[in-house]
Order: sequence, then structure tokens, then C-alpha cells
Amino acid sequence: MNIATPPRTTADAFRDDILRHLTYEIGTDPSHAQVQDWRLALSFAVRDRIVDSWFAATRKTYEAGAKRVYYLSMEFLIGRLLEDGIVNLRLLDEARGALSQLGVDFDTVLSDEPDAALGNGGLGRLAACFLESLSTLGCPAYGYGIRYEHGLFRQSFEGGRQMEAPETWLLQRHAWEFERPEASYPIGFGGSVETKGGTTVWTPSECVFAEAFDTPIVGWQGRWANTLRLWSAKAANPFDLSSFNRGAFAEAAQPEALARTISRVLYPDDTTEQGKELRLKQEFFLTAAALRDILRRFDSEHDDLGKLPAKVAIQLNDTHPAIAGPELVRILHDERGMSFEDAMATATACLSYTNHTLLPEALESWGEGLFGRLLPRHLQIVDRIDSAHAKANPSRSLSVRADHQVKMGELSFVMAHKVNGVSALHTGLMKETVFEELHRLHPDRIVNQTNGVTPRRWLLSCNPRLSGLITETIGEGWVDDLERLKELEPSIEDAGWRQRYADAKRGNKADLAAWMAEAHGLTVDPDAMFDVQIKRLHEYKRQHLNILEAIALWQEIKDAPSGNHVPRVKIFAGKAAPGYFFAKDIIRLINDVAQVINADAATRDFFQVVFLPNYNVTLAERLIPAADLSEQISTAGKEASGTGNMKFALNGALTIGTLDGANVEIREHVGAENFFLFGMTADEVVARRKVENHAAQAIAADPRLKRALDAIKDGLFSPDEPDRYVHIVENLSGPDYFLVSSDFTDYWRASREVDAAYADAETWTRKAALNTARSGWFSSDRTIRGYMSDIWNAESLLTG
Ligand code: GPV
Repeated sequence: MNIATPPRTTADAFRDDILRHLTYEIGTDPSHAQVQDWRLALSFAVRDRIVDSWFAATRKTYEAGAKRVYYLSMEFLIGRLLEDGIVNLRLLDEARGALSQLGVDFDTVLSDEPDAALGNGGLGRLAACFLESLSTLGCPAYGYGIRYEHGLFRQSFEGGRQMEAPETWLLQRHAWEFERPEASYPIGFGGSVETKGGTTVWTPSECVFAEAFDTPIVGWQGRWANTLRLWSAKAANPFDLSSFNRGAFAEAAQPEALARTISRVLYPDDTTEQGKELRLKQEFFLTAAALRDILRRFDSEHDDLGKLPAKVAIQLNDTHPAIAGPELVRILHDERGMSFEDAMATATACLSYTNHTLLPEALESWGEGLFGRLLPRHLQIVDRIDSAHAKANPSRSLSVRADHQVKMGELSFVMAHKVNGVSALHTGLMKETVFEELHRLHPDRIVNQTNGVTPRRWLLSCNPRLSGLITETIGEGWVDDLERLKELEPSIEDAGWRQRYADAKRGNKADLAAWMAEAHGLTVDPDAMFDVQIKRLHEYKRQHLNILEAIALWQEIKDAPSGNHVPRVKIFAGKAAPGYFFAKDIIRLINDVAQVINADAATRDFFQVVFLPNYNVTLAERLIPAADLSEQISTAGKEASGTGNMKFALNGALTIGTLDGANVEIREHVGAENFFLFGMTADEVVARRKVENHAAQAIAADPRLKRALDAIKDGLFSPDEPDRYVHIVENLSGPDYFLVSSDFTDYWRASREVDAAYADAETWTRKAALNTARSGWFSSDRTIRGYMSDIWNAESLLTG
């Protein structure tokens, strides 16, 4: 059953392939080729080798009659694919050599690739890591998503304010996808429902086509490749000839434009509910197309729908594809003639659901008016599912339908055989809060699968200095068996080895400093501590807690400029949802504070603040290997897991963090002495909110906090508009829902412990190296194995 590792390629063979693609695929002569032409030619040469594994894997799956995993997600934040493919195929030397023979700079070619930004943040990036791990593990799987014409917006700053421009990644030819006009399905909306002679028929009033585009996702060593299948919307009747003939050209093009709207943009919200009709249409579009495709594949191999749960596992990445429950029931019952009860049981046995947040504003629900207008038959089925569930559970008081809404979390739970949270803490809180009653009715349904990250992208590829040292020390086995990083521990006792570890970090910091100078005209000292907070802007993530500490630290240094201060550069990056004005004001505040602090000659040698624009996967790959300190400072109970926290620890940054999400498990793995803990626990947070005037009390008790808030309120950072940030100060002094003020004093204390530890380079390096050695558990390979055994009952088709 083994699929052999594909044969290695030489630099010469690779060079010839690149030239062939440049000539016959791009139609360009080497003497005229631009960077983009070389990049595409190289991508095609790499892609050829991936396609070989891809076909072999597909054949193997059919031969074995194996169960397939289908991961349905509105987001796949895959980033660049060229380097990933080269690294996984272990063709780095050959590709570099081939390009150098052709007189082309390899790194310039790699960095020409646009980021595929088909996701907002952690949820979308997790889906991308999962696809790579599924391929590394040889588990037959498909990712299903939407091929957004415009991914997440491009961010720039004007006067410190976030500006948004459309992301146009598809303007250039996309090297990695294969268009599949033959895999195209009509997707209906609206219309009417009729029951005749016992069968119910839905006749939609509107129809668009979903057309497939496939991207192969290759695993480590090219031993397996799975498919990311993204749907693009096309008009059923692309062109209205009669309007055109009348001379009404705009009108003639309308059906096409309207249909395509569905796959036009990724909604730029992150953990906030987006209650737009178009969003619901997108969700149904993705889900209905995926189910059609899944059933077509199933039908080609089997003729008994009873076998569906044995051959098909469908994972819902949050509630966005939750309409899969009613849609699958509708197909099985209305179209395939199964009894309603059997259809429901079959669908439930296939489906499982991952919850990624407890924030109430992110729990999707749809007004029944909208839902019924767009999906009239599905509304009936939801009601029937709800009453069937109520009948089977007479003690039940909740409902999928309440206040004229359809509640997608409850629907997903009822229609799933397993429901999982993404960290131990989050899963526990799910049982106690949002799903308390459903958990009582179905005590075996909720399971935990703590998130993970792929070590191929997030260590091997993004941090060659460190991964080189690791491989030299313990061999290459860690790449797909990350817990073997533990074998580094004896070397950490060796001062010479520690120096090499420190040198790798220093080299990464120097590279980052050089890039910041070149790309952004910033001067930072690579010997200063690089203190990094990179993630979406959200009040619960508390970037404002971090900037308050920055202000207080600056004030302290200013009071004693000749003191013994530990030099620090605070680096921020992240996007705010365009409509989330408070978060956008936090960005502007950080930029304003940076401007004042960085202009202060008295403190400049000790302290700087930087906000890098347009955070994306590629920027994360640059920043994480160069970080000393990882800021994971969310209000306890609010961050479901976090995955950036894992990437930092793996790359040897120490964490300053709260007991939230996977921070808890990171601290357990790396050791409490190698983690800077501060802040209230989730329970303490709940209790603290009940204390009257909690924020005012915290401020009165901490003169540093008061002084920092006063500086903002007095307009020190916005002299041209002194009132600009008064509302932020008022929030943090009054309601302060996220308890920034109440956690400030302990955060300050922990941060000074960080300073003391950093001042002792030997100790710091030991702690950093222990973080690397003990983070192996956070591989997404471990996570996927957990899903395969506890949720999907799926198997690897790779042996040995
Ligand atoms: I719901 N998450 C996200 O990025 N977008 C969303 O819409 C939702 C959740 C994130 C959580 O906030 C993180 O804590 C978590 O690590 C990540 O999903 C992956 O599980």
C-alpha cells in the first residue's frame, strides 16, 4: 500500500523544465522574461511534480474504496504556495540551483507571488494548516471553499488611520489552480415549495452555477496530495442577447454581474456576525455545491446511501456552512426518497461541527423572513429537525428556532454527531455556557481538539536558520514527528549549542531590521528585544492594553533616561474590520503613540513602537522567526484557542500571556518558568465584571495607569485634535468590558519580569530553546490525528 516518495530531481532537469514552461506555457523568451514570467515557469515546474503525487493519491483512494474527509470552510488563508511546494517536495537546492544557472535570483522570484488571502485570520489559517497536515498524513480529503475574486482587503495608513483597498490577487495568472468547467452545478435560491403525492418539490426562482477550481495541496515529501476545491459563481444565462440587440449593453451584462457577485468578495469580518443576505447566499452556495459534488463522487462508487456515513465525513468549520444539515436532509428525503427520520440520522452521522468562538456577537442567526425567502424548503426542514429533536428530548427548553430566528449554532449541534472546541479551556467553557443544555442532553457529543500549526510552513520553511540547526542536531525526523523536538533538550545544556540557537535568532532579527529599513524606512536595533503582537484588531485581544503599557514604559524611561533600561521594540500588525470603528481607533492611537515616542531623542535608544501595515501570512512568516516576546494578552475566556501563540513558541519566542485559549496548554508544555503569566482567570473575569466601578478602582490604585490614560486624554499623542481618543479613555475608565484597566497592573509587573529575564542573555536563550523543544505537541499533524480518530473515523492510506 505504500506510495513511494517521488524520485528526486536534479537542478539540470529542473532548469530544463522551467525553460520549457517559460517557452511553451508563458510564450516568452528567456531574454525577455520578467520576474513574474520566471515565477510562473518555476511554479509550473513545481506543480508538475505535485500533480504526479496528486494523481497517485486519487487512484489510491479509489482503489482502497476509502472514506474521504470533506472540510467545508468559508475561509482558506493559504498564503503563498510556491515556497511551500518546493519545501515539501524537498527541492530547495535544485530550484535555487536551476534559477541560478538561468541567472535569476531565487528569492526575488519567491517574493513575487501574491498572497492568497482567502481568509480573515485564525479560522482561515487553521483550515490551511489542516489541509497540509491531511496531505502529510495521507488522509484522503477535500477542502471546499469559495474562490473569492477579492480576498481580504489591503491595508495602508494615512495619518495613522487604516485605509482599505481591494485585494486583487487574481489579476495575474494564478499558477496553482485547474479550472474544472465539467464540475459545475446549478444552485437555486428563492421560489416556492409544493407537496404532491407525498413528495415535496422546491422550485427555485433564481439560479447560479458553481464552477470548480482545484488546487492540489501537497504534504511533506510529496508522498500525498489532496484537493482544495474552490467554487466560483457563474450566471446560468450569462448574456441577455435580446437586450444586447436592443442596444441595452449594460442591461445585457447584468445577469452575469449579479451572479458573479456571490464569489466576488470575502466578508472582512472576524468573529462578528455578518447579517447580510449576500453572506447567507454565499454560505448556501458553498455548501450546496460541495454536497452535490460529494454525492456525485459517492454515487460513482456506491449504490447504497446507507453507506454514506462509512464513506463520507463532513466537517463544518464553524457555523458558516451549517445549512449543510438541512440541505443534506432535503436531498436525501425530497430527492432520494429516504424517510425523514433516516435522512436526519444519515446526515447527522456524516456531519460534525467545530465551534471557534463563544463571543455572543459572533454566533450566527438569521431572521426567518430572510431565511424563508431565500431558502423556503430549508426553513420547513429546520422546523421539522427542531421538532424531531424536541420530541426525542422532552426535557428540552432550548430551540433552534426562537424569536423568529434560525440559530445556526444550535442547528449545527443538533445535526452533528460530534461537536468540538479548539482548546481545552474553550471546550470546557462551551459545555458550561453556550451549549450547556445541549451538552446535558448529549453528554458524549462535545469533544476537544486543541488547534495546531503545520511545522513545514511555520518552522522548516519560515525559519531556515533554526530548522537547519535542529536538523543538524537531531536529524530530519522532527519535520513530520514534531514531538521529537524534545530530543533537543540535552543540547540546550551545552553553552556552545545555546550560542548557535541565539545566533539563529539574532540573524532573523537582523534580516527583519534590514527589511523594515528597506520596505518602511524604519531604523530598529536588532539587539533590542522584539516584542510582537500580530493578529486581528479586537477589543478582546487587547492591543490597547499593550499600547498603554508602552506609554507607561516610555514615561518611566523619560523620568530616568540614564537608568538601566532594557531596550525594546514593540511591533504591531493586524487589520481591523472596516466597520469596527473602535478597533480602527486603536490602530490610529498606536500609530499616533509611535510617532511621538519614536521622535523622542531622550528615549529612542531604549524604546520604539512600530505598526507594520497590511498584515498577512507572508508578513507573519517574516516576523515570527524574529520575535523574542509573543503577546497573547486576551481577556481570559475570550480567545477560543489562538494559533499564532503556538507559532511563536515553536520559533523560540517567550510568551507573555493570560490563562486563555491554548495559552493554558502552551504553558503546561513549555513549563511555567518559561512563560510570563499575568492577569485574571476566566472565572475571575466573570466575578470582576460584577464589581461596581472596577475600572475606576484599578485606575485609582495604579498611578502608572492613571498617568498613561491622562496622557491620552490630554491629547499628548493627538495635539492637533486633543479629544481624538477621549472615548477610548472613557471606555477604559467606565464599562471596560474587556478589563484592560483591571489587568494592567499585573501586566506591567509581568512585563518587568520579561525585562529582567531578557537582560540575562544566557537564561533567556535557555528559556527560548526550551519553548522550541517543548512545542512539538502543537503540530497540526497531532490535531488532525485527533479528528481522524475521535470524529471522522478516517484512516491514513500511507504506510511506513
Ligand atoms: I468564529 N476565529 C477566527 O479567526 N474567525 C472567526 O470568525 C471565528 C474564530 C478564531 C478564534 O478567534 C481563535 O481563537 C482560534 O484560534 C481560531 O479561530 C482557530 O480556531
